[in-house]
Amino acid sequence: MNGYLEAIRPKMSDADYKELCAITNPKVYEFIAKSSDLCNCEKIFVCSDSAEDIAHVRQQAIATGEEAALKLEGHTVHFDGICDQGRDRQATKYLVPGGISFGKALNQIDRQEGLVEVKGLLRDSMKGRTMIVRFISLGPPNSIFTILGLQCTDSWYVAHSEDLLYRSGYEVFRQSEPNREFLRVLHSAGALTKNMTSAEHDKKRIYIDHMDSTIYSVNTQYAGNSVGFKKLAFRLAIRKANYEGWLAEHMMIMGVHGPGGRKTYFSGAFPSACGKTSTAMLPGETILGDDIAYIRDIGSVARAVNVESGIFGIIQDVNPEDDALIYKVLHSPGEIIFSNVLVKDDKPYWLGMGSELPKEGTNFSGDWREGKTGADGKEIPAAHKNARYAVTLKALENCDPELDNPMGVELSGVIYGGRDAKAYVPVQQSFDWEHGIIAYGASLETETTFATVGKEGVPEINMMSTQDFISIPLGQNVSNNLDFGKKLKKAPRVFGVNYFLRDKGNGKFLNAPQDKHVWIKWMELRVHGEAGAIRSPTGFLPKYPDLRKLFNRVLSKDYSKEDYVKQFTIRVPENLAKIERVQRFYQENVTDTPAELFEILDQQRQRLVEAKERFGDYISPESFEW
Ligand code: SPV
Ligand code: MN
Repeated sequence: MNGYLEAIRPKMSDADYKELCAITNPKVYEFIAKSSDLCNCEKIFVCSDSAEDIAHVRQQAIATGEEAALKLEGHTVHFDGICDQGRDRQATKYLVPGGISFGKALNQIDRQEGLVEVKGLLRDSMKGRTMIVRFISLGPPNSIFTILGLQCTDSWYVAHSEDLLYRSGYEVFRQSEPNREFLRVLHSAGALTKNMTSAEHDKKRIYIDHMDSTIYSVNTQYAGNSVGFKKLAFRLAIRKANYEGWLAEHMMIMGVHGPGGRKTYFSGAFPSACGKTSTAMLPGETILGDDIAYIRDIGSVARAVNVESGIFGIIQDVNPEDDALIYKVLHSPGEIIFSNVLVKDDKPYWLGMGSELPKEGTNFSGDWREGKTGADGKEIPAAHKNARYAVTLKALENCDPELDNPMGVELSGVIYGGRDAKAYVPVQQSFDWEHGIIAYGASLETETTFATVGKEGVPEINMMSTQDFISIPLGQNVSNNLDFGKKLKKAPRVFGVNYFLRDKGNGKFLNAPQDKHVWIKWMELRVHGEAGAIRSPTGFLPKYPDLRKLFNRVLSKDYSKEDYVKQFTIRVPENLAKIERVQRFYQENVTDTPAELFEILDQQRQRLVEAKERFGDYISPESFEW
């Protein structure tokens, strides 16, 4: 008899014990027993993914008060504490053994010191509570992409969210060899307020121990910090991918429908709150994933899977005009967890939903009425900007049928999108793989948003939109991306998009949110060689007649030449300044930057300087046409 199994038996029902015994991996018993011992839980609930077990998780989320039922069948709401409304960069650290550094740009702590600290915070954290054990398959089960995950948590909300967002893994664990590798996450919400939110924010810690494939998360409930298979497992997957020669990316995956009924798959990396989900969900196209992709070279072709099977999406600005599909899902019966919205008469409300909000209700601050101020004296909005919904992808009528294909889908295009008010045009195509990876991916700039705790609007480099999740030296990540494409028979085309370009004069956005649909359709045509392009110093630009046709066909809009010229003017000073910032970032923070990064940016600078000499600072796209 395994000693670990024996130790936890008294905390389990006979049925759960049997379910656990059916998994023959001793490391599973060990992780559960050590977690149980450290956190001192009263009971252990093993979720075998049966309908009965899942129903129990859902019931308990409501019974404990972590969630409350809403009016529509299957809808519930969950609130996180007022200081727990986003991922917390300060509290998230890599545990690194003495003498080793992940580089200046990554938050890290000595491994021994970190383990002592976080285990100290977890000690006895589950006293009187049940510890829930969940098994998950990241990526479709039984495929070359599959990574298995095991989470122990005392939050029924976390366990319930995992049901909506991930593929169940109990059966996969049960059928696996006893020595199968898996990722581990131990989470405790810690001490709770009477509203069942984590109370001790100063003691919030999310520590990543890559040496033991384990993540520790404590005193937080916000899903980005607590749902282990989202950004926590992602950080470990990036390391695994690094050693095994594939890519784990912060990318959506979508099927774009082109002429003659063809479907072309794109993946797209955008920092949080920069349009990733709304791009993936465009009506008429099919969504395969909205957040995390694993990409492998299979037979010299880039193939990708969605690591997840649901969406933890930002709800702000989901309205019938801009996001019709998801708006409908959010107003239909079916299982959905709303978080940090405003609730009034058991109905959820959010900012930018396209209709008036009630003047009072319950939100992340507790009882709320218009004008309520927080401890900082600032007015508390009706709902948090980072309020979200969790729903399974299969609830969407345009869920891509290849979602569970164990071979993934072939990627024809890769998109990088930042939040850049000044420099990059709305859409452009790179000259080749390397140029795209460096000039669009590694140079991706954004502003901090509400998706992380802290100040909004601070400009920063967010390399490939994975800056918050990178767990290897940054330069290594750039090299891995460069090498990946070089080995492919036909690398995906690389595009850069920027939904946030502003008018130089009045500061207004130059594009409507719907315009992204035109850019996507243009990219699809480019992949198949069916649209021309203008060679500019920063990439291939669309031609006006092609865009005019697409605006008309896709959005029934007239697209004026004047708008085109404004949007696609190459702004030389802003582009030069961007190159300067990007180079400085790598020079100052990244010791292992590949030389190719500086070379490609130098070439781009050279092209811009030459263009400036010929045409001046602000160059209409048509000047480059000859
Ligand atoms: C993001 O912020 O990129 C998200 C949500 O996808 S979180 O789970 O917080 O990472
Ligand atoms: Mn994300």
